[in-house]
Amino acid sequence: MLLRCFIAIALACQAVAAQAQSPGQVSTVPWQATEPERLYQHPEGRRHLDLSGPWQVLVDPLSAGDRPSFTGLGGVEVYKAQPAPTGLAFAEFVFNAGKTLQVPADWGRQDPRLDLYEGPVWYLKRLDLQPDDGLARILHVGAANYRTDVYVNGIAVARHEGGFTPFSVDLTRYLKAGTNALVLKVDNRLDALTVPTRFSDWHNHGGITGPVRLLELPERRLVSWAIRLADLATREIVLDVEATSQAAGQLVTVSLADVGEQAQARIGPDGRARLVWRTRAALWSPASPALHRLQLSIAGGENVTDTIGLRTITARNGDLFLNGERLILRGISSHAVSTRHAGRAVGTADARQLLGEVKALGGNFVRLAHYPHDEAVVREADRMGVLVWSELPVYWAVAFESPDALTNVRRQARAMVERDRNRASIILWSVANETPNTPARLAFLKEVAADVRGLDQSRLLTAALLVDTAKSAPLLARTLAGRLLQDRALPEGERSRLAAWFEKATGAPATPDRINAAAAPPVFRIEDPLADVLDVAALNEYFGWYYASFLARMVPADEGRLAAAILALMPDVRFVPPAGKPFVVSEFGADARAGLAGGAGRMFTEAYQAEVYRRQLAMLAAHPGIDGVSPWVLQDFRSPLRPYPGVQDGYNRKGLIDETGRRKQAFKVLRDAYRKGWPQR
Ligand code: GCB
Repeated sequence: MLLRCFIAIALACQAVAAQAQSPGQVSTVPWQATEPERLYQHPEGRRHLDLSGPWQVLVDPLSAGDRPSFTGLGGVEVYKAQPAPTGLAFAEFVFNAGKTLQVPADWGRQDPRLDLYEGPVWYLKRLDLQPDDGLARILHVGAANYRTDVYVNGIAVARHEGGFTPFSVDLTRYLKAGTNALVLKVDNRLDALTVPTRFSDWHNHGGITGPVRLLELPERRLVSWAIRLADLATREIVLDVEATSQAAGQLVTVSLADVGEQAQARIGPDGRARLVWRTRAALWSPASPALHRLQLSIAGGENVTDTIGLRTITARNGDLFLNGERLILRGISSHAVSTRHAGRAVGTADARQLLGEVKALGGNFVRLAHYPHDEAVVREADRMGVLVWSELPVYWAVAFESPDALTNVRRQARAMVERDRNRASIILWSVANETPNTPARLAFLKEVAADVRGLDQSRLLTAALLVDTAKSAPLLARTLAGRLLQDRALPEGERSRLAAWFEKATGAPATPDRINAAAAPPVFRIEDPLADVLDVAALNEYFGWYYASFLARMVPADEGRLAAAILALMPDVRFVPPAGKPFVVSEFGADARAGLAGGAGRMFTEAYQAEVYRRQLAMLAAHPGIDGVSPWVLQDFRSPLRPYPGVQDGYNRKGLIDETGRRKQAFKVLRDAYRKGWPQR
C-alpha cells in the first residue's frame, strides 16, 4: 500500500516535471529588460564603489536558474538570490559563500573544471546601500563574455550582448536602502549568430573579465566626452561633451591644468556642448608621450578628471603621418594574454608586461587583436608611448546577412569608440579580420565603418584583408611549378608529372621560355572592395608557413619541395595595395614550440620560425611603400584549433614568446631589425 502511494507521487512528479520542461517554457522570467543604451565613460575617474573581488557564484550548465521550477515543485529562480534556507526548507539553486569567483578574471583561470566550460554562471554581489543622497547609481561592467543578464533584487533590468566592450546600466530606481542583491548571469556560449562566432582561433574565456563598478553620480553629470587636436598648424582643440538632460543650460568648464588653459560653454537642451580653443600643450608621440590632466566640471554638478594626449594621425598619398611626420609602424600583434597567468589579460600589471615586451622589441606599435582589450592596456599605452590598433571581433565569417548581427556589431563599435576615443595611443580602428569578400559583408561593414567615422574623426580606419585566393593560388602554383621546372636537380619522375600539370594549367607546352615566364616574380594585388571604405589597407599573409600544404593538393610536387621553393621565392614576392592607401602587413608568422630541436629544416622549431621572420622582413622591406608591420604574434595563446600533441598542445605557437615568458629566436630577429630601423636595409 505504502509502496503504491510512493509510486503514485513519483508519477505525479514526473508528469509535472515533463510539463515544466516542455518547449516554450525555457525561461519564465517576465523579461522586460533591454540592451543598455548610454555608456558612461572613464568609470575609474568618477565617484564609484569598486565591486571587484570575490562574487558568489552558481554554475548552471542547463540554464535552469531563471525558471521558477524545473521539477514543477519549486526552488530555482537563482536571480532572486534568496538567502540559503535553514531547517526543513528545501533548497538547491542557492548562492553560498562556499563557491566564489574573483572579478575581474575569466573563470577558467580560477577553476580548472571551468576551463572548457561553455554555459551560464550566475554571479551575486550583495550591496549595502543608503541611496537617499540624491545620487544616481549606475552599474558599469568593463567586460563580461559573452551575454550578460542584469538583475537587481529579483528584477530583470538589462541584457547585454558582446564579450569585450563595456556597458552601463542605471540601477537607481531598482535599489533600496539596506541590502540589495545584484545578480549577473554571464553566459559564454557562442554560435553562428554571435559576434565573434563560435569558430575562431582563440580560447573562449568566459566570465566577468573587466572591472565592475557602481558609479555614484549627481543628476547634472557627464556621460561622455571626446577631445581631439583638430588642426595641427593652429593647434586648435575641439572637445565635445555629452551630459544628462538635467545639466542643460549649465556652464561646463574645461581646463588643462598643467598648461593653464581653460574654456567654457553652455550645455544645450540636448545635453551637448562643444568647446574649442588653441593650445600650447606639448604633443604626444611614442618618443615623447606627453599627457595632460583634463578637468571637466558642470556648474552645480559633476567634476571629472581624465588624462589625455594630443596628436594627429593622417594618411596622405599612401603614407602615414603622426603630428605631420612620416610614420613607420614597427609593431607586433597580440591577443589579450599575459605571461603572468593563464586566461585573459586584465589590469595594469598585465598591460605593462605586454607593452613592456613591445618596447623590448624596439617596437612603437601593437595590434590588439581580435577584439577590444582591457581599458588598462590602452591607458598604459598612452603612458608608455605605444601606438595601438584596436579591433572589433568581426572575425572570419560572421552572420553578415543577419540584421541582428549588424545591430550587435554597431553597438560593440560604439562602445569601443566611446570607451577609448580619448586615448592618444589609438591611431587605428579595425572593423574586421579576414572576412569573406561578399556583397553582404561589404554592405554590413560599410555601415559599421560609417558609424565609427561618425563617432570619431581623429583616427584612421582599417581592416585586416587577404589577397583573393581564387586568383593568388593559381598564380603561386604556376610560379612555383616554373621555378621547380627550372631546377636541373628535380628528379625526372617529378619533372614529367609537373610538366604535364604545367601544360594543363597554362594550356600550352612547357617550353623553356614559358617556364621562365611563369617563374617570373609574382605580384599579388589587394583587390578587396572593402579597401575603398578604409583609410589604411592591411594585409595578412603567411608566406613561409601555410601555403605549401595547400598547394601540394593542387600541384603534383612534394610538400617539402614546395615549402623550400616558397622560402626561396620570398625575396621576389610583391604585394600591390589599392592606389593611394597606406599599406601595413598586419600578420605574418610561423608556429614554433619553444626549445624544439631540429633546426631550420623542420617546421615548428624556433630556428624555422626565425628563418621565416628573416625572409619576411627582407621581402617586406623591399616594398617601397610599406608603412609598417605587426607580425603574428607576441605571445603563444590558447586555441582549440591547435591540438598537435607535444608541439602545440592547445596553443597557437606563433608567439615570439611562449606562455611562460620564454623568448624564442625570432624575438631577437625582429628586435635586431627594429633596432636597425627596419625597413631601411
Ligand atoms: C590568421 C588569423 C589569426 C590566426 C592566425 C594563425 O590569419 O587572423 O587569428 O590566429 O592567422 O595563426 O593562423
